[in-house]
Amino acid sequence: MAYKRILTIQDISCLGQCSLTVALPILSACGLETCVLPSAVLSTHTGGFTGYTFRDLTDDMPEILTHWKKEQISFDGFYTGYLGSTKQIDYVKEVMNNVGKDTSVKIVDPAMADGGKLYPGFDEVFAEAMGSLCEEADIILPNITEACFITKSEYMEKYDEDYIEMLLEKLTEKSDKTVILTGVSFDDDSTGVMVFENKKKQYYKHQKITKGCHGTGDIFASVFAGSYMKGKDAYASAVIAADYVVDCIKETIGDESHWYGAKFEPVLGRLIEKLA
Ligand code: PXL
Repeated sequence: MAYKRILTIQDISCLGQCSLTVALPILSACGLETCVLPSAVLSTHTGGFTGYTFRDLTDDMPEILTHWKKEQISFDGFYTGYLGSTKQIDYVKEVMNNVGKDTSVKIVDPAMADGGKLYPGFDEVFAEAMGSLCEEADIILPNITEACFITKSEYMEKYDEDYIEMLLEKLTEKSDKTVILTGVSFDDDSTGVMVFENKKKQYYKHQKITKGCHGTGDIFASVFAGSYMKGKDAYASAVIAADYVVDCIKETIGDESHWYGAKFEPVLGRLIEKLA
């Protein structure tokens, strides 16, 4: 298997077990050369902390790209997560179009919303820009809330397969792409991932442990990206990622003091074994 180089573009939340502090160790553990383009530095993530700092790194992006182009650097894959502004989304498109190869895979996690709401600091304009980044991707990994913002659909807490089908069709209306829709739950005890590829749906149902744990979307996307870049197909990668998230949540539940993230480190060994 060729040694592959992936570029992940998202923020550094110094504390909070999300974005780059999750993506970097997980992608490295998957056996990929992992390069980073930090979009911003925050003291913590924005989900539950107050008074966090936010240093926007947008202006560094074009300079970094210019240097990489001069050095003729290229990446086998791109994986984007939380981005700080619409201007940043434009730069991300430029990066993908300038330091990729014909075969480079573009994986976009439109990390911007959950539970029917956008994360703090985001608005409809940002959601629309994120939707346009999704149009340039080969694979997108939205949750249901993000899928609704991207497609301008009504968010529903309870739904059936027709509703999910409608979201998948709308997400692939303008450009053909693989959709990994997360948090798809048809009953109270289980949740799952719907993989939509070449108009074919495959559902992976798994245990629902709690209502949710912060940062699990980033863990899922990082494992998915790592596994896919290592040569597993989209469905197999989604299964590995979903099982890993369940392992992480099991490590974390019961520790009230650890409300801000999932303990993914103790189970990294299992992931490495799976992908070895
Ligand atoms: O987990 C997604 C995420 C990433 N980065 C920052 C966040 C969040 C979600 O709240 O606030 C800064």
